Amino acid sequence: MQITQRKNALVFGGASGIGWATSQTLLDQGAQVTIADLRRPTEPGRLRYIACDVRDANQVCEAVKKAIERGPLDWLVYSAGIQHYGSVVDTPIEEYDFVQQVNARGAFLACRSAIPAMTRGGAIVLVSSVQALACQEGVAAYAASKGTLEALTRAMAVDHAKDRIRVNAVLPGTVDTPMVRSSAERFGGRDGLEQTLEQWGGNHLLGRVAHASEIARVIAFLLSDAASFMTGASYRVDGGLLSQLPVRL
Ligand code: BMA
Repeated sequence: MQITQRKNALVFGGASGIGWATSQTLLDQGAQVTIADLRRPTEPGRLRYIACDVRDANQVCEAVKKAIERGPLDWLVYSAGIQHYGSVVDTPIEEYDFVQQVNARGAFLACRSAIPAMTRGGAIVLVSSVQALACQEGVAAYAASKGTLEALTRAMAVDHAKDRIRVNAVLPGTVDTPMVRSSAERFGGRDGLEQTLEQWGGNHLLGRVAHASEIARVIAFLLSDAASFMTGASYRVDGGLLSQLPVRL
């Protein structure tokens, strides 16, 4: 009988949204999961949690150390992300730096600490966005940070295939997460939040926003051995959002 090793996973930004849903999916599949996040999850349950500001290289390193207390790391997910609005001209420099630090530089730090800990090989998934490929107005900093994740995914896949580490990215469309809800509140007001989400959902071919678990399942697949020939690529999980040209006959 073949004994399969219990997978050891670390999820940055795992306390809410796509990161939380991914942590739950991985737990359900029998993995050991550590989450690193600024905030403690509301129901930590079976998870191991470490407080971590992804802007701080030492804290990121400590998170990896915590995850490998019981053995090498197999799976890394980077799902920490924030969205600020503005064009290049009206984005304050500090805000641009902040978004880059959380969304992109944090991924670099996480992978930098985690890859040497993946001593039996492994898989990494970075949570990017469709906005890395096509974007709406006023998301200059966010779109740039997500584009960075795309390039980082390829660079790491190239460098670490020899270490038996696969690296992929997912590009979600609009997902029902605290981040997107706070955007919807900003544009639709507290009372119009649900209506705004519904309207944004209508932009997708499937006519709705995604549930975080729908992204999590794809991330779990990309991490798993079922995806053993997949590396260096990005996968849209966007309900068809980018498939449609805004051209009417
Ligand atoms: C996500 C976020 C959402 C947006 C979606 C689709 O990454 O930017 O606010 O609705 O992309 O553009």
